[in-house]
Amino acid sequence: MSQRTLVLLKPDCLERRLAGTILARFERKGFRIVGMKLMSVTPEIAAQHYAEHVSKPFYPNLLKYITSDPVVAVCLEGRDVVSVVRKMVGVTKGYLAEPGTIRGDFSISGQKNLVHASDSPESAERETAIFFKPEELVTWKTSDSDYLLSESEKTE
Ligand code: FUP
Repeated sequence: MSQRTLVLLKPDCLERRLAGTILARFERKGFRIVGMKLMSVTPEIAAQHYAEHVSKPFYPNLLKYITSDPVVAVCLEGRDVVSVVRKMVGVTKGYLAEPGTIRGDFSISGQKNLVHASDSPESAERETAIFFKPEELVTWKTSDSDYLLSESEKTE
């Protein structure tokens, strides 16, 4: 089923010049970029995005990190994109993430883990609305869709 998800290439990803490398993995898998912007995360945006973590002891540190440098917010679209992107990203702590995942290949930190990816379709909708206005998301199809999916899969 075609869905959208929100990915953030977080400050450590930009600081380490890994934005292109990581975005390329999602493109190669077959996902379409339907929204993308470089931006600073304000404390207000951070509190909305990390609403479930605001009262946790690690939040002040997380806030400092996510507001420290720009992020690239990306909205990706494609078949089962929410769960597939989560698998590609790997578990939260880089030192526990499986090799082959983004965090497993590029991060050894529990916090500086390079990427955020929505954990459910509901989160994806909520988080996408924090980073993008509806008119900033572009509806389009790539011309390689005949090679990415079978005829019957295209209508699923
Ligand atoms: P994830 O969905 O894998 O990005 O992880 P969480 O939503 O559980 O956590 C969001 C971010 O908070 C993580 F990317 C890293 C950070 N975090 C900490 O800094 N310390 C913790 O103890 C847990 C999470």
